[in-house]
Amino acid sequence: MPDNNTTLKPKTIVTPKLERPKLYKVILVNDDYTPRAFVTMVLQAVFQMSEEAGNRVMLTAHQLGSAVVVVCAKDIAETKATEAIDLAKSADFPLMFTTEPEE
Ligand code: TYC
Repeated sequence: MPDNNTTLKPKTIVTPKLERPKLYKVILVNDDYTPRAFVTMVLQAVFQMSEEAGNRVMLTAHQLGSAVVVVCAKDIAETKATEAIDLAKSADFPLMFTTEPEE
């Protein structure tokens, strides 16, 4: 005979909290030596920016000391930053890009 007095406890539904992977900023750093046109060209070549967008980001770094170029996954941010630095190195300019996690 079924036991009607059994208390049924609601099953706890466990929803695993998946952490969203952190996004990283690629930051363009100003210097006194790299020509403005070269900085804009690197931004166009490596980050697929239009000339206008590249120029705007270059001017922001020129005036404020640094500028965020793009926010993306860590590996992409690091690859792009390295690619951009290597382009500058091959032209003997000290142009620098850094990456850092987004807040
Ligand atoms: N400050 C450089 C100049 O006057 C141009 C420049 C802009 C260099 C932005 C780096 O991230 C940079 N020639």
